Amino acid sequence: MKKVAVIMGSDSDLPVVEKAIHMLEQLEIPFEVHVYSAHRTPVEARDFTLSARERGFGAIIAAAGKAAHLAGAIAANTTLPVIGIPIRSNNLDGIDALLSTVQMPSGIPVATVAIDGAVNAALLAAQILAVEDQDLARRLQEKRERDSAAVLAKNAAIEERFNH
Ligand code: RP5
Repeated sequence: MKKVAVIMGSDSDLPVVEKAIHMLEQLEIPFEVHVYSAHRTPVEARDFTLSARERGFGAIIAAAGKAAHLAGAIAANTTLPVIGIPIRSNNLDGIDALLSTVQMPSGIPVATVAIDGAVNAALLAAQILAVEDQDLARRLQEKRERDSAAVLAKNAAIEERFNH
């Protein structure tokens, strides 16, 4: 099975990124986690990315805050799908990272999830791998069904409380 690479620009991003890691674990997807920065360790970020396909990765998740160039810099060096997570920081509430991640020039796509949208980043990576993996597709479908059942249970409780 292909692996997912989870890259973050700083270990300060980990509280958000952990939600993606937990979702990958739940879905039984193999992964690696690294701290590489587009600005502070550009050589290491590039070297990792250039060899990612041959080392068995099928998708890369890249999380960064502020002037968040990590996902774009990674995407520039691979044709693997790259999913960007813009990380919220204090001054601009994550709008800075969102725009830096999402506004890629034509030719180098980054699939950008919501600010701090780590769970969806993991799910999107899983859906990409599931194109060629029936077992993973089944696990994703089962999760959808569990999530729907949980919402329907909440609906039943609210209806019971308010609708007479
Ligand atoms: C970005 O700068 C990182 O992804 C992080 O979100 C932000 C701040 O990094 P630290 O100063 O906390 O290391 O590159």
